[in-house]
Amino acid sequence: MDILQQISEQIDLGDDEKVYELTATAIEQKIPVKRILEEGLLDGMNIVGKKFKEHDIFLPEVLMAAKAMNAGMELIKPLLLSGNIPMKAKVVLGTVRGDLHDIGKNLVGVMLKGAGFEVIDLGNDVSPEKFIETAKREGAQFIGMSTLLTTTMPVMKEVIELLRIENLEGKIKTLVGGAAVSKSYAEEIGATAYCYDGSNAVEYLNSVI
Ligand code: B12
Repeated sequence: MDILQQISEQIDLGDDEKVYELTATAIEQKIPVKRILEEGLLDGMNIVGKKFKEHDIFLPEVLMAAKAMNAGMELIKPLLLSGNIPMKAKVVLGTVRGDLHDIGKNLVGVMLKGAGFEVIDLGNDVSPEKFIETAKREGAQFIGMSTLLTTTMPVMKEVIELLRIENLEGKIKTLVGGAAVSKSYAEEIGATAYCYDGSNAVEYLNSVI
């Protein structure tokens, strides 16, 4: 079995030590980091996502898979970030209040940093007030919000409404993403942009700054 398939399989099995070892070997073998990420780590998480949806596995297995994914991410993060690119713009990033999913948000953060953006990562379960206070204090041009739960999608709308109330609409642009969100939802709530993944977010930000 090819090493990237093995990484994917070990994510599915939730073995963080094996994922770490295999990712290290793949790096040593000079497999491009984008392939390790997409065909190994993300492929594994996709399989886990499907199994969870079909009730073939339950939360403990998903947590173990998430831990295994993070073990691999620790190794590839510095490679995605390498290269001394001057900072292009500031982005305040976080997963919205009530949502603890942070793997995708972290990945977007890594991709943005790697592309030369300054990222202020507020973590998960972030209140609308915290997004806005931080963006104002830091002079950020963008707020990036993530959510994977349909129940927490309205929090994104709260952030956009608060920006309007504070007359900051347009001055601080909003970027939304995460499995629960779609382009049409982003339009409905008045977000500046929807991006389906980190590379797409980089492309979008590069096109507007
Ligand atoms: C891992 C996982 C968990 C882990 C999270 C661990 C962690 N540290 O993040 C744990 C076990 C904790 C968990 C808990 C729960 N989960 Co969960 N989880 C998942 C799972 C299997 C994978 C998510 C993931 O990490 N994917 C991999 C990453 C890389 O993808 P991503 O997050 O989508 O991010 C990409 C893009 O969306 C985008 N993106 C993401 N954020 C942003 C932000 C910006 C600004 C931009 C531009 C782009 C962007 O770029 C990323 C990179 O490509 C999904 C299934 C799925 N198919 O998504 C369910 C899923 C999201 N979970 C679900 C549920 C229901 C729950 C729980 C409510 C379960 C429960 N009964 O307790 C709890 C909620 C806890 C809470 N309050 O948040 C549901 C949500 C259903 C819904 N429609 O609301 C899903 C869809 C599973 C399902 N099909 O039922 N979960």
